[in-house]
Amino acid sequence: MQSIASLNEQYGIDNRIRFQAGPGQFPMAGLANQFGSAVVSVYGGHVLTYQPTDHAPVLWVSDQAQYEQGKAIRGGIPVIWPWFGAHPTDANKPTHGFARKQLWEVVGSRSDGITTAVTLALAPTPFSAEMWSHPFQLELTVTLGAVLDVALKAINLDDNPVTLSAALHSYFTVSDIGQVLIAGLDGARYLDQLDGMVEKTQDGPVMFSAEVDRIYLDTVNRSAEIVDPSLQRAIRVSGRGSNSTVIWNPWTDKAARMADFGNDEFRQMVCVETANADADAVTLDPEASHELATIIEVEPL
Ligand code: TA6
Repeated sequence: MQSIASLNEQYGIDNRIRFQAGPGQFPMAGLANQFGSAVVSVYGGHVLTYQPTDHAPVLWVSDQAQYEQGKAIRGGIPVIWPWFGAHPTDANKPTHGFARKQLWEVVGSRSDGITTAVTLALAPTPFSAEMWSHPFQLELTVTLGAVLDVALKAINLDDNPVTLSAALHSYFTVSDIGQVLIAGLDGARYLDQLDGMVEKTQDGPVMFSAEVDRIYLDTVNRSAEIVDPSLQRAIRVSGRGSNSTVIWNPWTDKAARMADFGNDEFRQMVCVETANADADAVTLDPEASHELATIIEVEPL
């Protein structure tokens, strides 16, 4: 693992990027500029916080979150790769792939008068090789500007094509899940993960009075907007290289079943994920690359 001293020497930028020990003693990069601040953990290549200037924190992290090797951090923006949900053929492999349970390496940083960015990379490890035999390179670039832009670039280093699904599984802070709605998906087809993956059509905004777990398909030209009157803001989530949008709130029963999720915390969060899931999985030819990004923008109401 890269030391804090070496990270600051090689990638620190005065008043813009500084590394320190974060939760679990994993190094984390603190980004700050005139637009706000963000924190990225080396563990999982995981964006933990984002706070635009003059706004409340945007990303949600559970008070019960665990920061331990081999476990996923509950909140922020988990990197879901190279499969979304259950492994396509092997139920013994972890849900949502392995990238979020690995130590990444900082490989770049930059700051100009407009944006500040840090790049982390993940290459195959003995842990990943047990689950995924294909050589790959992953790069995550987090760019702080007027919006937060998080881009995951996957390169297929195998001699054969590979098919993969992925998500930037963002957890957002809301005033109360019963008081918010998600606009922008009206008329979109979705797979209902709570009803046998039956395909349905969204009618109006998404509202919450029970668990919601949906994969919206063909959303490449849509953005989803979390409208939160109590916080007097809307959070617009748009994507690049993303054909799916996943919306999830666990509600009471599923929240109670998760050890790293407080029983009542579901009221203060919602997941809006840019993804390529299920039928939107991506096939990469040898040496080909694909970028999946999420762009997060806060607008006052
Ligand atoms: O993205 C929604 C989802 O697939 C839900 O089904 C729920 O399982 C959530 O991801 C969290 O998954 P995790 O493996 O992080 O507990």
